[in-house]
Amino acid sequence: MKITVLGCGALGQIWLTALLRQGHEVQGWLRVPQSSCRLQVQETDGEITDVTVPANDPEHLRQSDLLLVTLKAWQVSEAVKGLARHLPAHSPILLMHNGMGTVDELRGLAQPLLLGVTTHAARREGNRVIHVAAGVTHIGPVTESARDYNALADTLQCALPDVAWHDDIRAAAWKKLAANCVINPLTALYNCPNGALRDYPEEVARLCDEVARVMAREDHHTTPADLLDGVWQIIDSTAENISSMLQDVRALRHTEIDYITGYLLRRARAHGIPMPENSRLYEQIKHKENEYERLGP
Ligand code: KPL
Repeated sequence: MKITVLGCGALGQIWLTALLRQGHEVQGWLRVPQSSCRLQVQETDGEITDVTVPANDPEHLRQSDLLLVTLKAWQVSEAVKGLARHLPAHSPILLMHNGMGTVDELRGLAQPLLLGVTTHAARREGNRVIHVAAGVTHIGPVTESARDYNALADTLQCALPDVAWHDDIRAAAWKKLAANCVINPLTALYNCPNGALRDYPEEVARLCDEVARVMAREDHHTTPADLLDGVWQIIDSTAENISSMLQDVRALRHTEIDYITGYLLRRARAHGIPMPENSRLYEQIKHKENEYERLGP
């Protein structure tokens, strides 16, 4: 397949190397246009891939069978709208990011739209991307025209297992959102790895309780206890991780809070559900982010 990967950060590089290894014709697409993109990835078994792939080639984009988007949530909508004009109308666009809400911003695209949530963990260390832990990627359609694209799951499974297809991806997306609503802002505030949240059990439970209430109203029934259990499992299995939000805060970058807790609060407001704990966390992260964005680089 001919594939364009929009966003060449840690997750984008992992997918680019995996798809390349599988024989696909890949290119990266960077915000600051470059004719090539160097991939330096250390795999989970320690193996290092160091290759250069083409980038920002409009002809490659015009022939792409898939646009895989690995940008941060807040970068997605503008970038995808810009590229979609040049992508064939039948080529699917697969969004893979933390948080929710970008799909609403992309209504009306000609291409079939899919959403992916992944538990692969990666981080940058200098110029190198470390694939910290293998995980599972769940993908599924968010527009009617994407319903028949389940073969994509097989293609991606061959490149970077495990990949699971869901006719209704929203349930998996909400579960991941719940984990991100708890882990990301708390670790960013306490400046700690995910596992250290074991020291804040009451706060974790109160946040989960609020998320479960919104999920029930969104028709994703889960008990607060089940949701809490799932969140603790993620905390334990990623105990050594520095969450993506804490990485952003440490690097003074814009965070994904508006698409994580912000999305939850928007849905809660629509259902008239009060969210004191999540609102407080949201305000604290926005305050932190505004402080360093106001001061500039
Ligand atoms: O997705 C994550 C993130 O850091 O963004 C979790 C699940 C919290 C793992 O670190």
